[in-house]
Amino acid sequence: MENNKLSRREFMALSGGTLVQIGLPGAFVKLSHAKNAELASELRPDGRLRIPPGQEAVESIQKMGGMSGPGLDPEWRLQIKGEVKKLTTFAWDDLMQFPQTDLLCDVHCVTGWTLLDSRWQGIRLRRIMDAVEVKEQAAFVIFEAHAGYTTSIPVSEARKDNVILAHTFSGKHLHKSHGAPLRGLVPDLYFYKSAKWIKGIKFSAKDELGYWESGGFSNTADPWKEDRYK
Ligand SMILES: Nc1nc2c(c(=O)[nH]1)N[C@H]1C(S)=C(S)[C@@H](COP(=O)(O)O)O[C@H]1N2
Ligand SMILES: [Mo]
Repeated sequence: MENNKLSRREFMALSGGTLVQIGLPGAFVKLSHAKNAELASELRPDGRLRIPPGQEAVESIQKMGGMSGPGLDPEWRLQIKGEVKKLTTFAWDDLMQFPQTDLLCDVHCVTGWTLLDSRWQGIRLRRIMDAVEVKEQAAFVIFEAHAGYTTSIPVSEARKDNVILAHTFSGKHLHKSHGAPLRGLVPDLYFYKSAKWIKGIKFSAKDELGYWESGGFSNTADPWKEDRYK
């Protein structure tokens, strides 16, 4: 394996053996070499490579595991915490009142697979931020998921058009294994920044290292800089 990719040994060392949670590199169906080669010369509208360095396109989304939440449960709530003027707890129906956004995007897993043209629907995080009136001093958004999984992104990333709280994938409600009822979706950072089964979103002046980030993965997680490890 190339040394800029996650080697299995390195991963085991970082994760203490919870390999199943981030997926086994190579256990998925890649697009043909010819297709990957063709895609390698494509650029996105923003000028960046369609396939970031060290990544390979795959045919479909991979189930990467993690400690699953309850799925579509009537008791489910999304709790907004921290530096906001309106501390709010959203029930499912409250979230459905927000305008719904369709998003076609590529996602990039740190283990090396890239899924192109994935189709999602959800609520722009920025709309929620506006609704709860995020305070000036908030610099980070911390996603809190089932079983203590957390991950964070800067507020500047969170305000982008392509950052959503997703409930639908490929026209169907998210499968439980992919984060139902709701997951973060931050397509331009490695996929571990897209927390499945979210229950809370905290706005904070200070960053807090997330689950993978405190295990040695990059906190900035920029796929075009191959920013995989810290
Ligand atoms: N709650 C939670 N979210 C998570 C994870 C996890 O283990 N738990 N794994 C992350 C990682 S490493 C990846 S690659 C993606 C995988 O999402 P998928 O299973 O829908 O492909 O979810 C991310 N979000
Ligand atoms: Mo991942």
